[in-house]
Amino acid sequence: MKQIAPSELIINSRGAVYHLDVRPEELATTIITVGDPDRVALLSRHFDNVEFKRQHREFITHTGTINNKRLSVVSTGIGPDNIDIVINELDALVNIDFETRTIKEELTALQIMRLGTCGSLQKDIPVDNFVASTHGLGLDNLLNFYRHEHNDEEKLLLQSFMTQTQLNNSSQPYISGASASLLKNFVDGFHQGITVTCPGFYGPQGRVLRLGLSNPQLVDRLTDFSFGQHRISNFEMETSAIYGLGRLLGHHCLSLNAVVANRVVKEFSKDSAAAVNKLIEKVLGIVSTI
Ligand code: R1P
Ligand code: URA
Repeated sequence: MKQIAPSELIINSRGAVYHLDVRPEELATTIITVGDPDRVALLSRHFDNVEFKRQHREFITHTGTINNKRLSVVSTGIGPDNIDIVINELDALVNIDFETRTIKEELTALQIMRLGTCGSLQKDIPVDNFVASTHGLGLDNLLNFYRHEHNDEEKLLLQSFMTQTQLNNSSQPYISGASASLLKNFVDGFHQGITVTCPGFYGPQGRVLRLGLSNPQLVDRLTDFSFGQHRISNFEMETSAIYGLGRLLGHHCLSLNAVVANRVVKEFSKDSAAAVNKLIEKVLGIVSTI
């Protein structure tokens, strides 16, 4: 069996994976990822017990139980580049034997749920509402570094996306769906739609401060996009990378976001912390029963 070299899978002196600083036994198979490191404690304060806490750089991990369900909460920081690190290291923790440095014969499928914040692209998805992403559509290019294929429907959707948005000078977009088995638990109280993941918060999400944009119509074109019954509900900076890598690695992924900005009516939440706390309580209530 082929050994993975120390330069490729970096394991520290604690026997933990390089960036997350987590050992295999310290991770639960149900994981909630959050962008903001401070959000980890906001979730783990609801645990019945916390068995493990660790921080390395922006990656904080708390593992514990809630209603007898073992759960890890992991902060990713911002952006798809961080998601490349987090998803690969989470997968390595369950699917690579750290002693032999070989891929295990029996693979484990993780449940990975993102709990984040986003900007709404639809007037009827106001601030402080919640969105469950049916798909992650990436403008961030991450998945293009991995061998991947789209099915026929995805190819047609992406073709239509390129035509409708005229995003000719940006990278090759990619798309992956949510885990249907997870998504079905998050219907009541959630809007659904395609989430576009951007490689930035300002220009890549059509915000103008001092610089002009190469595609000034971006927000309007995303809002107006339609393909069959699909429309784009929101954008943020991680979902497509989680869905894309998660699908390639065989994990079940879902992204759930509180709307803090509405880009159509140009409004920002008056209390985004309260919206995030409400989402945390709602998501933990559901996760602890599935
Ligand atoms: C930008 O402010 C950040 O907020 C959103 C975006 O995806 C990006 O990470 O998510 P989080 O609140 O989870 O960080
Ligand atoms: N996060 C984003 O990425 N964009 C927004 O508009 C709000 C939160």
